[in-house]
This record gives sequence, C-alpha cells and structure tokens, in this order.
Amino acid sequence: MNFELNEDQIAFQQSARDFAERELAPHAAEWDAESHFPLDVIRQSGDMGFLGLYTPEIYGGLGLPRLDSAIIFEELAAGCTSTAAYLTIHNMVSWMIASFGGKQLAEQWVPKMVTGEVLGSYCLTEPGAGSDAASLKTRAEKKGEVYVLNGGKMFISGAGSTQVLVVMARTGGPGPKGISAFVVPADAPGISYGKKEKKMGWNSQPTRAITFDNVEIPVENRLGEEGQGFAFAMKGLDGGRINIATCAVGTAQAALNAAQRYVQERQQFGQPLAELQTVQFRLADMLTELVAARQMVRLAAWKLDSGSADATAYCAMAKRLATDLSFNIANNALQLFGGYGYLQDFPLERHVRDLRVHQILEGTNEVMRMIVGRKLLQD
Ligand code: FAD
Ligand code: 2MC
Repeated sequence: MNFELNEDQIAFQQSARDFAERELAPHAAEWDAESHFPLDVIRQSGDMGFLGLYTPEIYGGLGLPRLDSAIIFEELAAGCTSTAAYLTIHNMVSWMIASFGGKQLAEQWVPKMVTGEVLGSYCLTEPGAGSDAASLKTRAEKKGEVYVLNGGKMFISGAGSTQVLVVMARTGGPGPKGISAFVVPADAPGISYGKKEKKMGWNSQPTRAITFDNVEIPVENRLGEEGQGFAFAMKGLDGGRINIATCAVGTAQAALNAAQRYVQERQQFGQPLAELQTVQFRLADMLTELVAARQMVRLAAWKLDSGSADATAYCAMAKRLATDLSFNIANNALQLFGGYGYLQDFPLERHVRDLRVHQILEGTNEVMRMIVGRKLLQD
C-alpha cells in the first residue's frame, strides 16, 4: 500500500493549484459578492481538461480515475469553492451522458461539454422530492417518437446559464423503478426558469427552479432503458459525493493555511497568538481532522475506481465525514481570526458560508448516514 501521490498525480495537482491561484482565488470574493457566474474562466478551465476529468477519452475527456480527479478538484476548491463545485456537477453530467447515453447521443453532447461550449445541469430534486428522490413526480409521457415532459425541478445548479439538462422523470409507476433519465436541451420550447435564488453561499453559480410544460424530447434522448434512470442518477451521485467532499477538504485547507499565517502575525498579550498552547492545540486538531477527511475521500475514490461492492457506502461515509469536519475546520479558522474572521475583508466567512451547503446537497448528511447504516445492517 502506497499513500504517496505518483508523478502524474503530483503534476495534475500542481497544474490545478496554479490555475486556482491564478484564475480563481483572486476573483472568488468578487464573484461571491456580485453573484457572478464566471463563464469565461469555466470555459478556459476546459483547456486544462477540468471540464471532462473522468469523462472517457473517446469523447475528448481526460478519462482519469476518480482519485486523480479528486486531487484536482481539491486544489480548484481552495481557489473558489463555489466555482469548483459547479465544475464537479458539470463533470458528473458529462460522465452520465457518456456512460449511459447511446453512442450517437454521447457524440452529440459530450465533446462540446469537454470544451465548455455546452455546460450541464443535473436535475433530480423537486419541490416535494428532496431526500426522498424516488418519489419525484415530473412525468415523461411517451407519445410516438417523443416523450412529453411535464413537472418541475427545484434547486438546479447552473440552471438558466447551462445548455443541457440531465432530467430524471417518471415514465412508469411509483418508486425508483418508474424513473427514467433524459438528456434535454436547456432551451427546448416549454422550459422556463425561476428566479436566481438568493443563497447563503455558492454565490458564483446560479441556482434556479425549472418548469417543464409539454416539453417534447426525442425518444433517442433517453439514457439507457426506461426504469433505469434512478440507478443512473445514484451512480452519478456516488462520484458526485466524492467531489463535494473533496471540494470541502480543499476549502478547509485554504482556511487552515490562512489561520496558520494569521496566528503567527497577530499579537495579543504581548506575544503572537501562535505562542499560546490552546491555539497550537486547536491548529493541531484542525490539521489532524483535515488529513483524516482527505484520506477518507481518497479511499472512497479508490473504492469507486476499483469497482468495489461497498463503494457507494464509502462515498457516503466520505461525504458525511469530510463535509462535517471541513465545515468545523473552516469555522475554527474563523474563530482564530477573532472579529476579523467575521469581516468580508478576509476569506473565512465566505469559506464557512460556502461549506455549509456541502452538508446538505448531493444528499444530506442524514441521508449519507441512512446509506451507510443500511449497508452495515444488510452485510
Ligand atoms: P428534505 O429532504 O426536505 O430534508 C429536510 C431535513 O430532513 C434534512 O435535514 C434531511 O436530512 C432530513 N431528513 C429527510 N429525510 C430524512 C430521513 N429519512 N431520516 C433523517 N433525516 C431526514 N438538486 C439537484 O437535483 N440538482 C442540483 O444541481 C442541486 N443543486 C443544489 C444547490 C443548492 C445550493 C442547494 C441548496 C440544493 C441543491 N440541490 C440540487 C438539492 C439538494 O440535493 C437537496 O436540497 C437535498 O437533497 C435535500 O433535499 P430537501 O432540500 O428537499 O430537504
Ligand atoms: N448505484 C446504483 N444503484 C443504486 C444506488 C447506487 N449508488 N443507490 C440505489 N440504487 C438502486 C438500488 O439498488 C435500488 O434498485 P434495486 O431495487 O434494483 O436494487 C434502487 O436504486 C432504489 O434504491 P433504494 O431502495 O435505496 O431507494 P430509496 O428510495 O430507499 O432511497 C436514497 C434511496 C435515499 C439513498 C436516495 O433517494 C438518495 O440518495 N436521496 C438523496 C437525494 C440526493 O442525493 N439528491 C441530490 C441531488 S443533486 C445535488 O444536490 C447537486 C448539487 C447536483
């Protein structure tokens, strides 16, 4: 067993760190304050391969393992959590179309997603179906050569600024087996978008509700067979949860780095804060938990790469642990900054606001416990 990164991983990590330091970090506060979705930088990241990290090479992606992708996303998130998190959702959508769409559908969409000409959104959640995703009500009725889509989605990341939607909709009876997944052009007649939600964090990407009113989609736009959509959605989320977790770790690392520098400069009671043992102990715990979170994420990514039977549970464990620990690390870093941590002049309050939602989306941390608990009791 070797826990060191190999040469390729170190090179990927360095190029992601350089990109984050150059293109993301200097603008993150402004994008947050102005709720600006940096489409130019997102498209530019396609030149580095960041829009198709684990998308198969035949469609122009890098075809990397999830482990390598996690290392890259971690670095990007240290630059801008919210923008990096959108990149992960785009990657998940592109991977789903490449993996579950027919060759023609994949060829139509995926190469354009890898370059950033087309950006994607993942549409599972509905106003009445959040954690209980299998209860979704949006319907896709087959009429000849088309499906007619009616219903609505809630909280869709990127919506209104993306060009393709992967939509989970009901083609059969109640429950997960009645759900199918579709590739839907985001400008199809009958689609309308809600207002840009005002959020606590993740402000550099829009979140909107979507309404489908008799939206016609060709039968060929279905991913796989009828009834397979829920399993596809969950498979996408296995990797998605690693991504959300690794973005949390990257943000926590940025917060810890800032705190480490600050306590050595800030003087109180005639000495730098760093001289106080209570401060040293706090930093020691933050670093210990950060390393534990990162290793858990990488273990889960490795499980997914190896096709391990318990990969889903490990992805859930990693998401729960890393997002909880990372939120606490960022919150502790804010505390070490004292009142300055609460000011927007410093990045700590943004890190805390951005990280809060990692405990909620791509499955709440209670749902993660449900997945792990079920697996534990079934084995
Ligand atoms: P609910 O399911 O109503 O949960 C409310 C509370 O009850 C939570 O604490 C939950 O953990 C708890 N709870 C529910 N059931 C149980 C249970 N059985 N046991 C214990 N506790 C339980 N969705 C998409 O499809 N695509 C996106 O791009 C997307 N982006 C998002 C971006 C943002 C900024 C946000 C906030 C959300 C996004 N979501 C997206 C939706 C997100 O996945 C859901 O908000 C999340 O899954 C929770 O669903 P809910 O909000 O309906 O909460
Ligand atoms: N991979 C493959 N198949 C899976 C799977 C996985 N990870 N998870 C479930 N399935 C299959 C499962 O095997 C079963 O099929 P079968 O009966 O043939 O074995 C079927 O799907 C139904 O699974 P469950 O019986 O576990 O379904 P249930 O309804 O009990 O609960 C639960 C599933 C709670 C885990 C799921 O609804 C869930 O993950 N909820 C959270 C929703 C969520 O994560 N939303 C995120 C939205 S995206 C987002 O937030 C973004 C920011 C993009």
